[in-house]
Amino acid sequence: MILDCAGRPLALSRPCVMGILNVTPDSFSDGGRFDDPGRALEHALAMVEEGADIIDVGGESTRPGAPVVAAAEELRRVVPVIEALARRVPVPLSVDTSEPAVMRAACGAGACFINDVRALRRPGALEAARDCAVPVCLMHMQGEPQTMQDAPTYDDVTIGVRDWLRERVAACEAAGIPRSRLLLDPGFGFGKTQDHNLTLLRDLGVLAGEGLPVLVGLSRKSVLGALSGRPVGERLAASLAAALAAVQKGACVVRVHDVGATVDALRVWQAVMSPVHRSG
Ligand code: 8Y4
Repeated sequence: MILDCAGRPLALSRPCVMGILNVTPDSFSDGGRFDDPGRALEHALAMVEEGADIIDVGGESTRPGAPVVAAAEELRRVVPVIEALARRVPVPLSVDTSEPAVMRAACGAGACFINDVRALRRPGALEAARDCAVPVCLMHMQGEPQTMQDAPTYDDVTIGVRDWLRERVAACEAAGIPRSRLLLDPGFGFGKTQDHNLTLLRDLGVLAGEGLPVLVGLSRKSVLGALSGRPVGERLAASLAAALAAVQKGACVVRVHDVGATVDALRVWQAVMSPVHRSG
């Protein structure tokens, strides 16, 4: 299956790697120049060199307890970076946003994929995504980032997440967004306990069974910190194991910080698993 990102193809017949490009102030240790388009371009090109299939540009931190970012500030951070990247980065650009104005401006500036952790629930987001006519990743979240980890509860987490995403797919279709443009994401860490996260990963096949491509984000997340006992900067091995497990369970796209290492791991996995040997 090939996803059409505004004319750019994203081949989902093999596992794809989405490189994370954060333009939030908390994502650089020195605290400054986080939204410098030159620095962002350098990071994006390095990830492409390492084999990234798509770059995800985000200006809102969704860490538990992170401050809410105003749409104007998000626009100011994200749009100049997308503009700078669109001319020089040879892979599709994704915009990580829930804000309809940011979706429209980013797609106008060259983004051709929308990654929305709120699954187009903000007022005007369905219409913005429909008008942008690009693929959209619908992610499950219980609650809001500020409070989502307080006491997440589910009757059956796998069925709960699946049914919630089914409802969002129906809302998209009712708004004129065809299914062929949609991806599903269980939203690891977004209103989930350790147990919920592991159950969702174990049962990822249930989500893949919906017939839409599945995208997952597990890279460096606290679910892996809990399993490995390691701080966020030392979770590469855990992240690679998680990416391979997710792909084995049916994920098509993995959203990661460490592109080169993930591409290597996936190449080995693919060579072992694919019935016909492909070198590309
Ligand atoms: C360390 C590493 C600590 C990562 C926190 C984090 C997802 C996503 C995020 C995801 C999709 C994050 C924007 C959270 N996670 N988009 N975005 N799926 N589609 N936290 O799982 O990476 S941000």
